[in-house]
Amino acid sequence: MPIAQPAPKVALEGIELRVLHLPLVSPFTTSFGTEAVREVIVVRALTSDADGWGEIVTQESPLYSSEYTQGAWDVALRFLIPALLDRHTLAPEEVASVLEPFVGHRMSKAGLKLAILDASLRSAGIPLGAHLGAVRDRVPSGVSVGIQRDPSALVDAVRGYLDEGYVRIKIKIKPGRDIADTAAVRDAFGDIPLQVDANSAYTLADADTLAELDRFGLLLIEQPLQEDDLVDHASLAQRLRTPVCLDESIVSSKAAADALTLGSASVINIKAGRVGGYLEAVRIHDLCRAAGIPVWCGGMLETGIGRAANAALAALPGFTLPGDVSASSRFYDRDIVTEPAVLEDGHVRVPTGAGLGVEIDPVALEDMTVAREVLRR
Ligand code: OSB
Ligand code: MG
Repeated sequence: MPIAQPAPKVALEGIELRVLHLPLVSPFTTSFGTEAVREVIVVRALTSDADGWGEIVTQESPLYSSEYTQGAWDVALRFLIPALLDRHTLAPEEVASVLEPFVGHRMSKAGLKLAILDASLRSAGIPLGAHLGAVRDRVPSGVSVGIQRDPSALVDAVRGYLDEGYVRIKIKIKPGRDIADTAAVRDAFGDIPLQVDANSAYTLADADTLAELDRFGLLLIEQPLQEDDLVDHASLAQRLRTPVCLDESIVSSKAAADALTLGSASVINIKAGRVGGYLEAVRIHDLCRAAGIPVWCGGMLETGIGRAANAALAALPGFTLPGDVSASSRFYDRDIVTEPAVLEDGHVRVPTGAGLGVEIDPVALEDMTVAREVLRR
């Protein structure tokens, strides 16, 4: 699908980066670790017209992917931002080619791209959703539930989210915390829309265990094997009735095309950070839609900035499964935007204002900032 409403050029005067620490309402545990505070980088693009905001979704440690906060901070300040400031005047769709010579670092690039795109769209009065091709004004909201102390604590946590109205539950699993946890949720809540996420914790040698999940009628199993295991995921998919969905492995539209060719996945989780930006995310959406492969919008515990952008992305027509686009309150008591995303009848609204359609709360931003740097041309 072509970009619906083109974003004009901006004159980039500078870029500000901040490391923020946002306390989580409760610790979040996955197969790769536990976090109690979300460390994230917020980007502000200073242009001759509007300021634009973006978010670099790296975590403190390289456990989900090879990227991590200090690495993203360094590559952005040392290489990416200077290359952008050198160009000065550029259209949002040209940012990718300026950053292209630098290998990898997709989350860092995605955050910078979003800030420039937001500045451009705000100056032109175009909402991000309209720019990307959104066809809905709200999106169904799923929730990602971390590993709890034991299966009964998991049931309690899931009950709370169902009571709030979340329309789909995803539980995190790891070896030893898979079958019993899933069984406990199925036993307690019956036929709810349920899926599991392994965050790469298994190998093909675990195929028999993973096949036991087939009896639970899950929507999908997300990323059971390693990021670079496209062939093993294809073998596993042959042995499971549960649809295999890829997250970590899908680092670009090329990786998505390869995964579909190999039969590594029948569903794809799209995260703009992981794939290097919202425009690349739309490309993956387009190719999956053409191939009849359902996609859904993943999350990285975004602040109100990334959360607004994810709602816009998830409103594209190929996003036919509920995403991890939950209310801000799922993770935070206090967000950095003035109107954090809320759950209404199991849905999150797509902002309608220009750009991201959310405003930054300067006091909250300042309170949570632990490091700040500005580069100007
Ligand atoms: O694998 O989807 C994941 C959070 C951090 C890193 C990886 C993942 C997650 C989540 C949370 O599952 C998704 C969310 O932001 O709600
Ligand atoms: Mg995942």
